[in-house]
Amino acid sequence: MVIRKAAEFKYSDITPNSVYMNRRKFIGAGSVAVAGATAGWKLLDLSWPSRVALAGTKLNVANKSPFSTSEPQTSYKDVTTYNNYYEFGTGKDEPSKNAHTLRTSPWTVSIDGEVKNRKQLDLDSLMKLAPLEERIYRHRCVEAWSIVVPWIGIPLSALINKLELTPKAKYVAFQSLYDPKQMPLGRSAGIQLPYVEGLRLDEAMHPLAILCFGMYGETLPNQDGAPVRLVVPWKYGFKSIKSIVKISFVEKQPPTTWNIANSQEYGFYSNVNPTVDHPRWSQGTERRLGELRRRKTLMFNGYWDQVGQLYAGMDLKKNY
Ligand SMILES: Nc1nc2c(c(=O)[nH]1)N[C@H]1C(S)=C(S)[C@@H](COP(=O)(O)O)O[C@H]1N2
Ligand SMILES: [Mo]
Repeated sequence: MVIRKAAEFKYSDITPNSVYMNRRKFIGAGSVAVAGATAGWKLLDLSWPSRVALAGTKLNVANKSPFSTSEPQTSYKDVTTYNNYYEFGTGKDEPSKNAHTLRTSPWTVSIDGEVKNRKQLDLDSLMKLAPLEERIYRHRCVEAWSIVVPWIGIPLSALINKLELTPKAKYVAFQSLYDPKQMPLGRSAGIQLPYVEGLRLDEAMHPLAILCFGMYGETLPNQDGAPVRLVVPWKYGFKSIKSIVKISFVEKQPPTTWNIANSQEYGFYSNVNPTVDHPRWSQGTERRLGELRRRKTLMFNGYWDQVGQLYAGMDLKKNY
């Protein structure tokens, strides 16, 4: 086993997904660890049968976060084979089969709109804006399944604080990559692409909202939104937009993909709320992947104490 050291790490070292998945099988999900003082490194595993298995790049995580839940984590297998990523197919098992065609390097994110310093940031610069943190969060899909994932990322506020916004910036709009060559199934996704999402500026500044680059100690697999996605744990999963290429600061509430698709069923806010049912199903309970019995869904997915004040005075039934 050859281990390359921290200084040599660049995000562009990202391994193709197929090879990555092979090594996962080899090391198993159990070897995930918080790397303490060591920096990101790369494993070259020569013992994998008949070929060299390059690693998913290990990410260095400085500290345990007080924002993490101590609930049991969902298995790596479930989180990487049961996905919603319509650009790669609408079946839960399709993204894991198809997303290897996503090219995640080189990758740039454009920052534009109501900001004085519009720019293009590459992944390395984005990841260096703040120390990487592990955030073990509950993730609740609007379809009433849930998972617990050890994400790795930086507070979205770390990016926003580095920018000079104009006084008109009231919302943040996000856009995913849409390249039909890499995402041929996007044409039959049944939703308008590119996928777009948005947050109010104060929601985006909340310490729980993160720009996410990895999970389970390593860079994100393509099907989970590589190389950079949003994670907003108090909102339904569809707000956590994957494979982001553009972040815009805007004055008016921006359009969002599922609201465009069906505004009766999916609102802009989409805070997890067990007391506001989806028109076609109850939001009172959920199925946690890997568990047999359904669980009660918690107010704002269990983050009410932290984020409730963002919505003080708002009618949560109207602002669904
Ligand atoms: N670009 C894009 N982002 C997306 C989606 C998508 O289809 N396309 N699906 C959303 C939905 S509905 C959920 S529940 C989460 C799923 O994330 P996961 O597959 O990593 O669990 O991603 C969200 N982000
Ligand atoms: Mo979802």
